[in-house]
Amino acid sequence: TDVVPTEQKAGWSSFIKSLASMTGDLSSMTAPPFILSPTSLTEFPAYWGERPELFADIATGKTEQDRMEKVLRWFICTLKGQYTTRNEKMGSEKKPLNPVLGEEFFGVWPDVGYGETTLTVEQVSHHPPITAYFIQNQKAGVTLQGHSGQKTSFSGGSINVKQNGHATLTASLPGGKRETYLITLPRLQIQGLVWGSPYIELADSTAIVGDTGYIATIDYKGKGWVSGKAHSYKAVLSHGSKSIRSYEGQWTSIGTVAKSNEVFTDATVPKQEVQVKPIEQQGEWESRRLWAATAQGIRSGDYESASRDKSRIENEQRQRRKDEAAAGQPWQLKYFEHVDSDPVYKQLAAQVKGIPSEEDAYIFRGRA
Ligand code: 0T9
Repeated sequence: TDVVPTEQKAGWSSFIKSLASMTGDLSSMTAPPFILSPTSLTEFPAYWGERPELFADIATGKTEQDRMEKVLRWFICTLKGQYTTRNEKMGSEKKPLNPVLGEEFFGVWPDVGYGETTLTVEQVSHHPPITAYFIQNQKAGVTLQGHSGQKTSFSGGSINVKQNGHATLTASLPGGKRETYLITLPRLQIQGLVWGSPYIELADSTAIVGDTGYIATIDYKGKGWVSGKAHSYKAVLSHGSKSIRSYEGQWTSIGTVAKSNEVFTDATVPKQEVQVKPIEQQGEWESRRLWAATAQGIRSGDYESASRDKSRIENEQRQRRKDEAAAGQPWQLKYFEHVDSDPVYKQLAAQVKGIPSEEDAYIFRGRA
């Protein structure tokens, strides 16, 4: 049923119409107030860390196969957070704040027995939006590095989002050995737009490729597949040409080892939200401080002040870019270094059908 506020109905239907003629980057489109979220996209990489116990557990696997299964389990268990949190918190998917170049987001999951997990996020491009992130549990010996961009198109009433970017995970093992895994990202469809209550369904397939030779391919389907249930997945674990086991279920609830009742993924376990410094202690580029007034306006329904503050930020950015151009000094990334070809991607992507053989990446340089 239609949830668009009466006074925004006209605005919503013209927004939907304009989507049809828009391709590429939706982030800078002006959307009706009811669909705006007070959260910037720089916060989204935190979803990867919200099951810190599963992340830390990866390097404890006794065998290469164990560890691949642990990577797969952690990955699938983060999907619910990544793709349904806005619906759970705000009733529907919402349009996130479009980060500015250089925007930062730092967070931590405190040590509750398996080591502390830290998060560093930097907005490395404004147009198109690209967010780079690094997550680390030093004690457990697990890191995740990645970047995220999107290419959007509109068809059949829904928004199609191809995610650009990939992530690489490393696990340090006793004895100084290290394993690396390449993680590709799912295509998503934003459905339910006409009613004003968008939600995400995942589509197609992604892969996790280990430098151990183990590969997991994950297929995603919505309603009307095997089980006929929304948010379904099926994953196949293989090594070389040998397929080993498969798993199936819903990434929003339970997945089992195929043809058994053995639970493989349980996404109903409460997630642990990242902890962030109070705004007063944040730096001026940190997301929640930067957007504080805009977010406050959106939360309180004072859209005029939200939009005023958003324009202020955008104007400041335009001026900054002009000044930089005039001085011949382009903006410098702080925590990441851009490389045209990610060596890890190049090494491992060859084993996945239908993806480019090379991709760029943002390599974490450390945080003083
Ligand atoms: C990486 C995630 C990503 C970011 C978001 C498509 C989207 C921006 C990118 C892919 C995270 O790991 C996972 C989850 C949600 C994705 C967002 C959902 C969304 O709608 C936005 C786009 C840009 C819009 O805001 C479209 C317009 C809006 C009115 C629809 C609700």
